Amino acid sequence: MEYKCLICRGEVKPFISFGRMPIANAFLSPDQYKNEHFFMLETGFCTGCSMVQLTQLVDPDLLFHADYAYFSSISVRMAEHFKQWADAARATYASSNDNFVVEIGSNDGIMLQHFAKAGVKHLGIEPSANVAEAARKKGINTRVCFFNEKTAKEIVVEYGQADLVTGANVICHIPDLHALASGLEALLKPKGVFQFQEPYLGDIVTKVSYDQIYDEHVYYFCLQSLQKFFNGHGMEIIDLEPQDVHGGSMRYVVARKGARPVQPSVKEWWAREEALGLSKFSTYQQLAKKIEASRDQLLALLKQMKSKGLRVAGYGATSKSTTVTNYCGITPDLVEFISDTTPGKQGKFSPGVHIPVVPYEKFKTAKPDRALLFAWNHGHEIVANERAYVQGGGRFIVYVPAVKEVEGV
Ligand code: DWN
Ligand code: SAH
Ligand code: ZN
Repeated sequence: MEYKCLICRGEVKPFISFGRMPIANAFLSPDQYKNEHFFMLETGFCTGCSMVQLTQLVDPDLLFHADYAYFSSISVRMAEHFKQWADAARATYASSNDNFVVEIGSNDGIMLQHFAKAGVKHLGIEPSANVAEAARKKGINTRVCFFNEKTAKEIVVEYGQADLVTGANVICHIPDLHALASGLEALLKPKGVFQFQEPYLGDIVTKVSYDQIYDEHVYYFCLQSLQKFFNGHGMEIIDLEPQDVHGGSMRYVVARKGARPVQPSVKEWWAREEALGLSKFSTYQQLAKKIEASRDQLLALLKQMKSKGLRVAGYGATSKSTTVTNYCGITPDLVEFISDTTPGKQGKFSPGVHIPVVPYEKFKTAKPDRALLFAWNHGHEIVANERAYVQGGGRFIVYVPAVKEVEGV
């Protein structure tokens, strides 16, 4: 099977296949098992523009809807992270209340609430109606739709052009990036900036964090592939800065070509990506081998736990855990339940392998011997909250960057 790049139509060479996968965030009840949607999860590298991407996509309407499972504000640390970002962005790019700020994928308003509270003219674009409703309840102006060229032009007619457009963990979710760029070209003022933050491909490669790969994440971004893309639309990345969230992210600042000075960070990160080989297919062939080894080690460890009679529970019913459980073959006989604080996930079963998702209180009372840390990206927050669990003899199992049993992260 030959795959064409979603961006440049060049050849996409697959490097890892995870096999048949369910929708990562589709937690379900037993009566829904018979209609569960599956697709082939496979990642490839474009030999034309070096963009790493999925070879097969799930219709965005099946992923983002009125019953979307992920509420951003569930993590205290992420709430603090977005407050800091909003404060800094406001000071740099939108210091006047007449400035107009748009956020793509604003979810429950975790970031935009800070602009709303400060009285800045703002708009959130969020296709998942339930999380958008949570934002509206906080007084955040939110439109329920997908961001694309058409909706961007509608926003310009209604509100005028924007000084600042932001996005977090959403740009890699948009299959038609050309429609995104055309939308930005229409929406941004001549000196306006687009600031966005996504899981960083360099971290995925170095940490072997293959669980970032699932249906919602269509692209795996780095500076080199993104710079080529934005250049094709009369824009350029003028600055970038790594962020210690979601397992390693990168924040990029994009402006119209020549509109703003390009910071030294661009040259520095370009050189780092050269050294890491992010534009070389062989890098991903090596990554695929490490992913397979990680899968084998995790499954072996869980089987060993079972043979010793130790009880294992999952910590955090993340989207990422759907890739791990289905790819490694982690079924309810190996992981009894997954504890999660999101009310909408509780009482349901995990996609594909159907492990029960239970409220956090069950984790407290059941006292499993091991907690498989599916929410490893929130590890510091979780371990700080679970001192009593570790003091009582409990241990965490982690698999990023390596499979091991630990007391803390
Ligand atoms: O890109 C995306 C990111 C931003 O969020 C989306 N495509 C979907 C989602 O990915 P995820 O589900 O992997 O995100 P998290 O933030 O790793 O999910 C954490 C999960 O763990 C939530 O369901 C909440 C839960 N949790 C918990 O039970 N106890 C989280 C914390 C911090 C806790 O202490
Ligand atoms: N920005 C938040 C939410 C990330 S989850 C955070 O970082 O925590 C991804 C969000 O993007 C979901 O709420 C989803 O509904 C939204 N989304 C997906 N495709 C989109 C698109 N084309 N335009 C705007 N939002 C989109
Ligand atoms: Zn390409």
